[in-house]
Amino acid sequence: MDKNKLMEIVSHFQTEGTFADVAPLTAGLINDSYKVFTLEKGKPDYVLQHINNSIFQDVDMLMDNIMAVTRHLRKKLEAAHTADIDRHVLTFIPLRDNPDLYYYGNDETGYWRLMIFIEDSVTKTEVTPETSYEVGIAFGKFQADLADIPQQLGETIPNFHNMEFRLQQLQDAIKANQAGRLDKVRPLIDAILEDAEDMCRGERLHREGKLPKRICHCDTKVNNILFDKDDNILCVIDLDTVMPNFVFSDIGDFLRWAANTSAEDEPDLDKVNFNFAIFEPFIKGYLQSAGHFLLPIEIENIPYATLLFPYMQAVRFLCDYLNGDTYYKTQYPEHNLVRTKTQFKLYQSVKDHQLQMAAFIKELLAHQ
Ligand code: GN1
Ligand code: MG
Repeated sequence: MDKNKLMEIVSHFQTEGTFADVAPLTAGLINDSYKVFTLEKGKPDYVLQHINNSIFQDVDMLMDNIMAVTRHLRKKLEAAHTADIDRHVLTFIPLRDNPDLYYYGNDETGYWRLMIFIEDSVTKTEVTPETSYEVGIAFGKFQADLADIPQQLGETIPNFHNMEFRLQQLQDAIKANQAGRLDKVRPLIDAILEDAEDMCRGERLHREGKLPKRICHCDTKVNNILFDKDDNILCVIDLDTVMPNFVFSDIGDFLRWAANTSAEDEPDLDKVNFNFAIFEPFIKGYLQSAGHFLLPIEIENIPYATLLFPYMQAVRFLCDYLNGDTYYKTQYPEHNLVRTKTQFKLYQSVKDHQLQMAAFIKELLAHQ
C-alpha cells in the first residue's frame, strides 16, 4: 500500500514524534504489518497492522479481547515488579478522537491498529532444544497469567480449533468441489478421514464435562515470541487468536511447527519427521509453568494434543485447496496441497512416537 496512505492512517492514532518512514515487516499468513519509523531519538517506533477483517469478522470483540489480555498481563508484571514492563507486554495506541478505541478504519480502507515497536527485539524461525524449553515456559506462563482474567473473552474466530467443525468444513468443501480439484485428492481424503473420529476426542471430553476451556494463545509459533539480543524471551505477541480453548491448542500448535524436522510446506516428505528432541524440552518448560493448574486429563492427553494439530492443519490446508485457495496466502498453485501432505506426513510420524511421549511425561511427573 502507498506510503502516504499508510501515514494518513497512522495520523489517526495518538502517537508521539514525527515520522521518517514506513516499511513492510515480515508478516504471517494472515495479517500485514508495517514498521513506522520515528525521527526523534528517544521516541518509540511503531508497528502498524492491517487487521484481516475477513478472518476476524468482529473487530470490536477482537480488540476488546486484546485490550483485556494486555491490561491483565501488565497487572501481573507490575505485581511481580518486573523492570521495563513495556518490553514484556504489547502496548496498543488509542485514536486521537476516541481514546477508548484501539483501531481505526471502515469497510473501505479496512481496519488498522497501532502498537509500540519493542526496540532491539527479534523473532526466530528456528527452534533449538534450549529455545524450545524457554518457549515452553513462556507459553505455559501466558496461560497461567491469564487463568484468572476477570473478563469473559470472545471467540475471535468461532470454532477455531474445533476438530469436528474443521472436519465439517472439509465435508462441505468436498461436496462443493469449488475449484474442481476433488478427483486429484480422493485417496488423500480417504486416508485423512480414517482417523477423524479419534481426532475429535477433545470435543467429546468437553461435552462429557471432563475437559475445560481456558484462555489460550492459539497461534503458538516461535515467531510469535519476541526475544532480546541475548536470546532472553521478552514478550508473547500476535494476540488475535487469544480465546477460550483446550490447552491442547498451545501445546499442539507449537510442536506442529517447531518439532517438525522440515518446514510446514516441505515438498520432500522424507524430510518431514517429528523431532522428539524439541518435544521433550518444550513439555518440560510448559509443565514447569502451567503444571500447577492443569487437570490430569489435560496432562494425559498431551500426546493426543501433539497429534491433533498436524492433523487439524492438514484438514484446514486441504479444505482451502478444495475451495480454491481462498484463506491462506499461497506462493504457487499447488501450495495448499503440498502443505496438506507435509502436515499429514508429520501426523503419521507423531503417531509413531505416542508411547514414547507418554513414557516421557510419566517420567517427568515422577521426578517433580
Ligand atoms: C495462520 O498467519 P499465521 O501464520 O500466524 C493460521 C494458523 C495456522 C497457520 C498455518 C488465524 O497463522 O491457525 O496454523 O497460519 N491463523 C489463522 O501456517 O487462521
Ligand atoms: Mg502469527
